[in-house]
Amino acid sequence: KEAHAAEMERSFIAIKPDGVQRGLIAEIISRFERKGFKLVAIKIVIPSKDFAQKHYHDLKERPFFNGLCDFLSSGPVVAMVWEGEGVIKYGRKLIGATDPQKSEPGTIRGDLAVGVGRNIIHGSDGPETAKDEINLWFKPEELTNYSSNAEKWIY
Ligand code: 3AN
Repeated sequence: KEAHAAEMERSFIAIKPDGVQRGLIAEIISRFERKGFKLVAIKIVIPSKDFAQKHYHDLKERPFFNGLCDFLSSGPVVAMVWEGEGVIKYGRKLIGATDPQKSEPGTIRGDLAVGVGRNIIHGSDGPETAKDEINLWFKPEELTNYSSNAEKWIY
């Protein structure tokens, strides 16, 4: 089956400041890469608190909202867009449950995190949030379109 990059699903994935500080960037990227997903955008940024509030606007009524936004803006974040069939849903699977105490071993949070407030990675939870988050974090010209030779062995 031929893969058409233009039709491929995309998800916004971010390594949060704890993941960066703990030296887990390569480990996390490697799990998405080995699965067969394609990295189409990446940058490292320290988000402002205002920006963090925009990113987490859905959670603004939650008691942990303020602390969560302080945390996200406390240091460098690796912002990425990953592409591939089912990347939104399967990306969440690779990441594991929100609370690392409940994430299965074999998932990123299950293997690498312990506390819910320090769960090292964010991944879009649906097609609409994926679009919104990609648009929030990236300019259109920062998103690449390319085909890789591996694709015919993946799809
Ligand atoms: P997920 O990141 O798995 O999509 P959400 O969207 O429910 O989970 O929560 C967003 C972030 O809010 C989580 N990644 C986590 O860092 C933080 N969070 C969620 N629940 C709590 C909590 N009970 N206490 C502190 N932080 C929380």
